[in-house]
Amino acid sequence: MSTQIEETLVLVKPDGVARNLTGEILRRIEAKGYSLVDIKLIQADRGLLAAHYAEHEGKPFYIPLVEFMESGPVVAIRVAGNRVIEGFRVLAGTTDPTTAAPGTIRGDLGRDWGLKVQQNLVHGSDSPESAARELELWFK
Ligand code: RTP
Ligand code: MG
Repeated sequence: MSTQIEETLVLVKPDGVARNLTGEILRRIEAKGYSLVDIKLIQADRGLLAAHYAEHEGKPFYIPLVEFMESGPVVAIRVAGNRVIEGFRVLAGTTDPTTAAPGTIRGDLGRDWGLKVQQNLVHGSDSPESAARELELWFK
């Protein structure tokens, strides 16, 4: 498969920042061979989160998700690498940390005791269109 350099938006969610896992998550991103292009600690406001999660508006988990995401600072990272959009999603593991595969960020670092499903440590853009839209929102 030919090389395809992309950029994606990774967020270390408030649970990851509060649990001091930012360094461990960055370590895994760098160990995979991806590059950090830009990074910042940010307290997201309701407007940014509403834009970021527009596709989920109206779903049952939308309000708890937005309230969780504004409960503390997040680390936003512009990450570059070969097929990094899909690759980071694999590195993160599936949405629910309880069943995410060992070896993934969510599978290794997610807690399955007292965990709310939205507390899954990281976000990664899910397509080239999402990546472009989300990078513009968080790094404009
Ligand atoms: P993300 O967008 O954060 O990378 O996660 P994802 O693609 O794996 O999951 P998505 O379907 O986009 O959902 C966004 C976030 O909403 C929370 N969620 N809660 N059933 C539920 O209660 C539920 N489903 C999703 C999670 O925080 C998920 O990451
Ligand atoms: Mg998603």
